[in-house]
Amino acid sequence: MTQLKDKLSEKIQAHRPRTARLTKEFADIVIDKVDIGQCMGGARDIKCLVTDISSLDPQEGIRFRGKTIPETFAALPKAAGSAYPTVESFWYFLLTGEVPTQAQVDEVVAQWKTRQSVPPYVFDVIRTLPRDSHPMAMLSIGILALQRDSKFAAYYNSGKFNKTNAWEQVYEDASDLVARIPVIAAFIYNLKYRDDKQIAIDPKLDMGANFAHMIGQSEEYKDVARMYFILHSDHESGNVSAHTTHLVHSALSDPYYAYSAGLSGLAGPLHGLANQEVLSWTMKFQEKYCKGVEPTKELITKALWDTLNSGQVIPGYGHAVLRKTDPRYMSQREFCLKTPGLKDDPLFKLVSMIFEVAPGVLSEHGHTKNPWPNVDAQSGVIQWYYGVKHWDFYTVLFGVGRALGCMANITWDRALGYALERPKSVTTDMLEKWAAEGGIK
Ligand code: CMX
Repeated sequence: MTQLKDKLSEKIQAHRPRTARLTKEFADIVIDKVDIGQCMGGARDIKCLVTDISSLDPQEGIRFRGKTIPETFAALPKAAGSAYPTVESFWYFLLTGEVPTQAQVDEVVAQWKTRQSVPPYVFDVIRTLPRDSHPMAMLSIGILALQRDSKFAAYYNSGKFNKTNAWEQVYEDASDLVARIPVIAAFIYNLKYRDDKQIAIDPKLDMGANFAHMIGQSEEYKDVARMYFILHSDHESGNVSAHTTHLVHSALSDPYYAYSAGLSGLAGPLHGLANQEVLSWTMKFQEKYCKGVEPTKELITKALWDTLNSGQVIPGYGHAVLRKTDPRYMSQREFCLKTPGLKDDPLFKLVSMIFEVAPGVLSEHGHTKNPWPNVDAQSGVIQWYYGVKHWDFYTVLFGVGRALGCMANITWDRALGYALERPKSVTTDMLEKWAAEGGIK
């Protein structure tokens, strides 16, 4: 066993009695009620998922394993010569809740090297798709194509399946998947936008640095990749990508099936695709409203109202849980402000101007519960600045990061034996009856 798997095993043994006690002794304790609004409104806020990987407070934002974003970045060992941690050190932290030593990080980096090689048939499958397929479809198909390698599925089919040990095979698949997904993403990038000029893995580099290398990026982009993948990793369990992954895996579908489905959810414009929509909106704004003139707050206000009046949402604004500016937005904004060149970049200035105007417009519009920007409002600017200008690729970057949270979560799902997910549906007749009676009698 590796140090990480040993530590994880120790943590799982320590945690299991807590889960067992809650399930056996306290199953009847009521923690929530459900009203017709929640039943009709996307199950919003119903407390029926459990995760210890991250938690999301509407005011404070995300905490990974109890730490805020600045605390997480400060606590983890940094990549050599960098102000940012490696993705591998964050993976250790997400799985175990402990800050790794440098030696423990080095072991994960070395482990991922042994796992990151992608079988050539996966690239062949992606190559057969029409070149104008969306890169998220390519990524989801690429992950699904890896399914034949699933160690969990092989273990299930071996006839020796044992619930207590099953997490170990999920951990193996999860570790393979997080090591391989950046390689598949880089392949898609090169296939679609660099005339299929592929760049081989550099075995000396950590995950973020190697991704930068594989898409032909600059030295500085290595930190962008590390920061980006960590920030997008997890946002508790109720969001569409995390929830879908958890749901599909609850049927004991292996991690490849589960995450391919999760990626399909991430590809929705109300979820991860919003980062491409933000760039698309901003470019269209410049084209339509700023012909030969500098953007102004007045022009932005007009464009925002035109969008709202045509029945569309302002991409990158609003959130189902958050009720303040997303700390992931602020973290990326701080990166821009401290990066010479980027802080004076016209697109960054424009996005900052939208930040000054949009919350007021959305408040006046009066529909959204949260007029503040989310993670997607800022992320495309950084990619654009570094030359990653194909904005349909931005959700793929989100998907590489989100794999970390989803895979950590389902490893723990299996370790703690979380149940098959099966909510109950009702009919409109039933709801109307309960409405007339003032609730279920
Ligand atoms: N622009 C305009 N209207 C918005 C809005 C926005 N950015 N955000 C919410 N609203 C509207 C909703 O469409 C809804 O309208 P109706 O009452 O007419 O149906 C109303 O405000 C209430 O919505 P809400 O309770 O505030 O938000 P939801 O939980 O339903 O939805 C979200 C959350 C993120 C889907 C929504 O804010 C949105 O569509 N934002 C724009 C897309 C976006 O940025 N998505 C990325 C989110 C982060 C991520 O997952 O990556």
